[in-house]
Amino acid sequence: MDTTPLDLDPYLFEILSQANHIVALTGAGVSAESGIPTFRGEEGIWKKLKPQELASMKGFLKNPDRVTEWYQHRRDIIDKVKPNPGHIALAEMEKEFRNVTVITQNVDGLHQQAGSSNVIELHGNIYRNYCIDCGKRYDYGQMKKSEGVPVCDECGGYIRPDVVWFGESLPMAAFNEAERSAAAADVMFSVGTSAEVYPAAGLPRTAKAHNAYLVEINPQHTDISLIADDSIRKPSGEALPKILKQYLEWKKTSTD
Ligand code: BV8
Repeated sequence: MDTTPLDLDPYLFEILSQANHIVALTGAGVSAESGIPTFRGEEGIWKKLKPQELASMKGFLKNPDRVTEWYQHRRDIIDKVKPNPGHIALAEMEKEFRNVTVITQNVDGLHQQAGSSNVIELHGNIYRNYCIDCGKRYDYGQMKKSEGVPVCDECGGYIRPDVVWFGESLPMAAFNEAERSAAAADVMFSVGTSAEVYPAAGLPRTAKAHNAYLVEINPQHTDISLIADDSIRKPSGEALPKILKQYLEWKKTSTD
């Protein structure tokens, strides 16, 4: 791992030391170094496949086998990976700061696996499922490993992943909590998101509108780069551990 310190504005450390609420908004990029492909990067999923066909109710009803297979394929990838140093650093921040909230667009559960205790899943979770007819819920382990589309043992309806597809509303409670957290944030890290998918992509603006210090961690420029106070053009698996390490070093020297 490259040990070169990040060139960080010490003002960030000042803000962090006085912060009551730190929020991280994460997207697929935070899981990229765990080996999970992103959606819109060079190797992105949407480069090869059409989101409307695979991540929409219309696409599911049109070709339930294909969508079921695609989500099973993604579970097979996620089953084999683990949290990376970026996920772990966010979990570690809970030991150092009063109140840390992770708002994630990801459905892979890696933040929880890394130890983050306050995770808001805006787009659901790929291991939760439910029947599209009667709504009965199924954890992944409860689903019979049947060929083709799993069907509900109550009513025979198709079982789908409990993720938010395009054109579907986000879980109200989760999004309301995310909005409240963004509005209360003293610092928001926007980590590994292209900030293209709404309403999640509006949360950095909500944070800024309430005077948060906005730090973007993304090797690429995004729409929110324009409003970010700091943009760290590094992979999050490198940047997040370094931010925490350099903060702790700053804190030590500034209290000695
Ligand atoms: C809704 C399913 C309304 C789960 C997903 C026109 C304009 C604006 C909005 C719209 C519009 N037309 C339609 C809309 C609404 C639409 C939308 O925003 N579309 C966009 C694409 C234009 N939104 C919706 O449909 C939402 N619902 O609006 O409902 C409504 C209201 C009332 C009543 C009924 C309906 C639902 C959105 C959720 C869609 N579901 N996925 C799944 O299968 O995973 S979206 C999909 O994109 C994922 O969930 C993902 O989380 C999300 C966002 O993508 P990112 O996470 O940002 O990933 P991406 O690949 O894009 O970027 C990765 C970034 O990481 C890159 O910038 C890269 O540089 C960086 N990176 C790479 N490696 C690293 C890294 N960063 C750091 N470290 C690294 N190592």
